[in-house]
Amino acid sequence: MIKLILVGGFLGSGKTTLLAEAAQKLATENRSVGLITNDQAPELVDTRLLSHVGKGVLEVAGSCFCCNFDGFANAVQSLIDQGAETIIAEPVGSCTDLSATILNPVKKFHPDWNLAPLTVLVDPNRFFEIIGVTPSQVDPDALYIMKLQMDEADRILINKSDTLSVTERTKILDSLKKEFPDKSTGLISAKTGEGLDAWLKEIQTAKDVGTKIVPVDYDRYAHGEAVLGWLNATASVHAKTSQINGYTLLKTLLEYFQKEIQKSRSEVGHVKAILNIGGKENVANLTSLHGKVDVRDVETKSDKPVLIFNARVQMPPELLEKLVRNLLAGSIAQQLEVKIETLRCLMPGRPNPTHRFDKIEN
Ligand SMILES: Nc1nc2c(ncn2[C@@H]2O[C@H](COP(=O)(O)OP(=O)(O)O)[C@@H](O)[C@H]2O)c(=O)[nH]1
Ligand SMILES: [Mg+2]
Repeated sequence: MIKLILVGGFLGSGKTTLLAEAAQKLATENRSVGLITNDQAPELVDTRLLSHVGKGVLEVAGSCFCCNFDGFANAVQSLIDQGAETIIAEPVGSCTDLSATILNPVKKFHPDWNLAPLTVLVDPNRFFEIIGVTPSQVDPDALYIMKLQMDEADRILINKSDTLSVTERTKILDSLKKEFPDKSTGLISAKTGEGLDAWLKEIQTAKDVGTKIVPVDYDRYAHGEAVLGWLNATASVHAKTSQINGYTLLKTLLEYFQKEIQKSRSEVGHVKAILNIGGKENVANLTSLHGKVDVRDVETKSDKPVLIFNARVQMPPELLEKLVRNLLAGSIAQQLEVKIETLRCLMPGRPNPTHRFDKIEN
């Protein structure tokens, strides 16, 4: 029977990294894995990153899974038809109410899909802001979404455990127990694999799936999403010098963008970019206003130079678009000719789920 695993959690919490690691792990056990990404608009860095994994990746774009249940269900069915035995899906990071709108409807309409418990990842740097212990620059309604994600989860995992000291681990685990006494909680590192095997093993047989449906104030939820400007762009690029170094260029680009966001006194949701140049491909991530830009090499079969830029930033979309257009026309232009092919910038619309169950299905 198919096992369908949903990994939720806010922007930048590590969902895509976990999907990739989990898929690779399952592949070593000869399981055939399919992945599903989800976004408000197409042209996703995540989809490209995951494209070489297992049976490949399908993208449900244009709205969250909840508001396009049939799109989600069709993607699952297509992967099953292609032979996937396990499917791991990553909902849009700003999406919540998944137990009521996805898990319980799946239990009713697709009882043969064999759902795993809803796992929600949390970035340790955001955790104490979400539970109200430390002050935050994040909009209170966006924090409300993050808290709802944890409230409705069957499993809460604080990701990026590799970044925590022993004292920090103890402090977070104690707070988790206090704040969510009835839940299964723990630490994981999608990067180093700490806790990955135990989590995968446990959710394969667990039966507590979609066990929590929480009341959701859709006005606050809609506002929490609407404070984020959402931009996806794809550009063709051409090196102006033979000495070009994609890694350094991407790092410089995102660091410069981070400074611009700091100047505008906004907050970062997640900024993610892929650059393919000189036969190499790199991905860069920025998940907080003052955090480090994380850049790494990625495997690629493509030698077509391209830049894909995804930004979710707490600012009006018009301002975000202006910043990104200036960025791409700015200092990197000395080394790289950038021609924007597609650019979509939007404010997420009000969530309007296809189904919303208010009772738990057996
Ligand atoms: N140190 C560390 N970084 C991580 C871990 N998981 C994800 N990241 C980083 O967090 C950033 C966001 O990760 P991503 O998987 O794209 O998050 P998503 O938005 O939830 O899909 C990237 O820079 C990742 O490399 C982890 O376990 N440890
Ligand atoms: Mg992702």
